[in-house]
Amino acid sequence: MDIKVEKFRKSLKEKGLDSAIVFKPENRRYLSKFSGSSGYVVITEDKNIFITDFRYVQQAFDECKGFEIIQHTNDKTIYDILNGLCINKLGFEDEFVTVSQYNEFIEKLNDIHFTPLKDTLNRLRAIKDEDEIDEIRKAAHIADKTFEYICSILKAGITEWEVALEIENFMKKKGAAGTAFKSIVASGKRASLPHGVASHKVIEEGDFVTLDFGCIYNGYCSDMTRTVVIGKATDRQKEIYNIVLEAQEAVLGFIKPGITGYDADKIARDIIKAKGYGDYFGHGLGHGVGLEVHELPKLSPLGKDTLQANMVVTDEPGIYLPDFGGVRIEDLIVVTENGCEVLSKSPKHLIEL
Ligand SMILES: [Mn+2]
Repeated sequence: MDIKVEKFRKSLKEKGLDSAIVFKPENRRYLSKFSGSSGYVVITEDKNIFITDFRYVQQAFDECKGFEIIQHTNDKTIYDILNGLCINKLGFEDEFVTVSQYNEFIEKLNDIHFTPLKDTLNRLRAIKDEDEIDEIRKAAHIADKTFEYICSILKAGITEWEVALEIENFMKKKGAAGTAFKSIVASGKRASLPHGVASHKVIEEGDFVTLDFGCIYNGYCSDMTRTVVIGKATDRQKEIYNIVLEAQEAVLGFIKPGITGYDADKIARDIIKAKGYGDYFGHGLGHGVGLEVHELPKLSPLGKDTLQANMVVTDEPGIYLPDFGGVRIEDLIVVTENGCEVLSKSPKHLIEL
């Protein structure tokens, strides 16, 4: 029996629920390994059920080991199936289910209390097992290879858009299913946009170029950022870059189980503040990464969660100066028993291309 399902069942019991239905694709995959795009995982006190339609039945049999597979049809709807189970309090993902789905379930379920799960699954997913870390490690490796390749083609005259296409193409050639998010290629003044997705701007001599990208490999995401300069860096560019690098590396030396997301963020923020750029680091330090590119825990001034071993998080401070440009450096890391392991291996010194 999969330990993930057992942990979920235990947390349902702790919440006074005897069952749950899972809609969200990432949660569904987490529990069942189903990689298709339609179906429900239903967990009861003694059953693991995967419910899907005709299109995905065979796939469910192949992928969802340890699950009873049930096909829903026009004559046997998801409501009929649920009403036929001996369940009373059915958890659902209130952060994901739409209002219209909610209304329909409430209307069509007989004597079953449809109860919010809140962040139950997100909390379980925050701590990875070794297999999950391996998939993320592979996704990070593809991103590293991609950065190396991009450095070989990046030059004045190419557009941000062309660079983003090269990133996507290269990652897929290396086995990725796709990008984990829209690639950020922000050059020159646009580098001051923390999330400046690639535009048709032509990259010019002297530009800072922020490259923030990642891929999905076997369902798991990677996320990394490097900032390079086209041509020789100015003293100002070097100054900003080195402050961000100092902040980013200080966090790596500090991350370990027991500290909070707030503590980690503060390490970087205090360094950037002390150099006078506190107002220009307007986002949190990082976030968890797994089946989704942004998941728990949060590393930010609002990060109350305590870091634990086997969490995978990013460390990505930045400084963004309007009308000048910006720098962000991001590594993907795993929290270990006594520190952290950096999964992103790309060089972090200021690269002048
Ligand atoms: Mn990130």
